[in-house]
Amino acid sequence: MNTEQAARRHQQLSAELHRHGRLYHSFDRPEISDADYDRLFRELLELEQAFPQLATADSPSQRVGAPPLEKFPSVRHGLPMLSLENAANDEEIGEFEARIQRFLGQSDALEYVCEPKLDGVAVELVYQAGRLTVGSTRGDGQTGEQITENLRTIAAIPLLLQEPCPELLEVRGEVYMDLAAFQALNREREEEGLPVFANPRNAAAGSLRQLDSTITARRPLQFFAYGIGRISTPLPDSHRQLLEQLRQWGLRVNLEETRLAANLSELLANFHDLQLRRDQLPYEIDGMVVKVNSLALQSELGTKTRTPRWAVACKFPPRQATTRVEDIVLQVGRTGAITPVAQLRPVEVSGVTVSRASLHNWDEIARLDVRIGDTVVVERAGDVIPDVVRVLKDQRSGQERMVPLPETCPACGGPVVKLDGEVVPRCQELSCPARLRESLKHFVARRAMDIDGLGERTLEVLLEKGLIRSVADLYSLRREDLLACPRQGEKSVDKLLKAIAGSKSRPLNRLLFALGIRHVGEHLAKVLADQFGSLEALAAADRDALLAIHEVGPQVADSVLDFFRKARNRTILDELQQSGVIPQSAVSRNTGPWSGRSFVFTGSLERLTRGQAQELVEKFGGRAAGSVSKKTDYVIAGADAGSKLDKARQLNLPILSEEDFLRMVTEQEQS
Ligand code: 5U1
Repeated sequence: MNTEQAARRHQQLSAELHRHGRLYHSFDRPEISDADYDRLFRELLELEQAFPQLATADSPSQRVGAPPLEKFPSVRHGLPMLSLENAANDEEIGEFEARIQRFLGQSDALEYVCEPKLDGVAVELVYQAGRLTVGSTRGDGQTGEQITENLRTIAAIPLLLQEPCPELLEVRGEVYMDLAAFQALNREREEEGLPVFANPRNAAAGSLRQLDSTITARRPLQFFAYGIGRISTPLPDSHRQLLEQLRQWGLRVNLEETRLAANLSELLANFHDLQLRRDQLPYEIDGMVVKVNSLALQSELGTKTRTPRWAVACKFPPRQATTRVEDIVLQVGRTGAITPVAQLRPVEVSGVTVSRASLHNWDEIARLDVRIGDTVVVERAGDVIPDVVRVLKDQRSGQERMVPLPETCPACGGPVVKLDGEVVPRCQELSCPARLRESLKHFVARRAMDIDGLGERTLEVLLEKGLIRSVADLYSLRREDLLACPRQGEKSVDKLLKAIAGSKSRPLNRLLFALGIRHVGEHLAKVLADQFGSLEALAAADRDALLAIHEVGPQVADSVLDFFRKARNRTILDELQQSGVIPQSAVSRNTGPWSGRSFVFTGSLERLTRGQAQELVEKFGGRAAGSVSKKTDYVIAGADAGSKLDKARQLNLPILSEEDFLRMVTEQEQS
């Protein structure tokens, strides 16, 4: 390929990847499967490796981060980034409306837009001629820190806007972390012995303030746009229309949770409703932002020094309660990390009874100065397991007991080491029963080998009886071993044995994740599986081969090498193979029974997630596509299927129910 051809192909690929990125992140309407996206992305990377001049700042490949900075430069906002006045209850919200009406000299009802108030970090994105040129934090409102490279790594932030777009557009919005991603990140950090983030807001802020943007790139950050600064084209009439316009340009906007209110009573109803639904949202919110919908009225109302007169933050009360720490127990994780957990006298925190609070590590214990017997304030941040936010020291009796750093493992009595730079001590004993139990729980988990029916209690009994000494032993369990476990009858044992057998052909990425190699989470497991295709190839890879992979840094490379060097791990891998654990790899695409067939899923499926459905298709060599075309072989329609189903009917394609599809899977599994 010559330079000109490469540039042309690069342009095509970039445009495709930008478009599919927008469809996925901003419109929640993907047209191609993750695997197809990955293929396009890999082709782009290969092209850029051969022609490095093509890797320009707005290439989709540039989301991986840039070389580290010394410090962030500052940047002045074109227009000040305002903050919001707060209203704590219905009365204060009523006062907000009364103030507006007084200012406007009218008593007519006003229309409002109500948006969830995300607990994240406010940022500004400057687009010039449709290109993201500068991104910054709010800072003091006038001047922020320029964090362009970090913001570029967030997939939900478009690098290019959808045309036609203004010559200049300054977008304001919130960078945040979904609760599930935040909890997974903290779990990982806890295992790594790194300090955990106190809440999703701190996690988002900490991730954005990295001088090395490759670190930001690995953090699961999200973004919603909610307003603008300067813009070079005329404005629509209302804020709601502006939000819709931002979405048209490809920005991610939380329109699904945005409500209009025709008057104050509707506004209050929205506020109470959002508060009730707060725990069901996938992200943490601390209130509802209310804005006058008419942009003409917003402009008439104007701003005070730092806050607009036309908007207010209606804040929710914190989800806190006071209780007693009855004990502090030590948990041992699969990597040996020992973490302290407070056992609480059960207390209700906004509708949920809590009896445990995570203390994370001894730095946190020292910071809070928390002791057994203390009265503490606990707070729930969208999670059932709350955090201790402070100790009520004036309630101490003098009987409270401190919890020292352990010198030996609380589970096996083995040696414990606390390495420099780590905040948790670690049990060094590879055969520690607690580590083994946690490794097994991880191995069988849904996102790993997905062995349904092997609950904690059963695992515990199998461990106690010495029937399992490593994950490989799961595959030599006999019927009678399982029948002897409590609450296991003929039927459940049959099901469990089937689940164990079924897990033998999980895709390679799942097996890699299940093995619990340090620093190899779900995403990196997929990267490694895609790159190497087999366990043998990965085990044989040297440091250079690993480091040559985009997204693999020295820490991951060393951890993978270390894993395969350990004799115990090699034995386990051999045993797994002898038991028939042969992961599915990309090879099956050319050889599987569904090779060459394409499947499209539409509507909501009841029994499978989209990811599971796609995995099943790929397991037998098929392809899960995002859109229906003449080339589609099967359309699987769930409830409320829309335009894809219509198109499938027009094209006379075979349309299956989820049940039909599962039947096809079973037939393949049994053939
Ligand atoms: N959803 C949303 N959050 N938020 C925060 N909208 C919104 N608007 C803000 C802020 C600080 O400020 C403008 C009203 C100026």
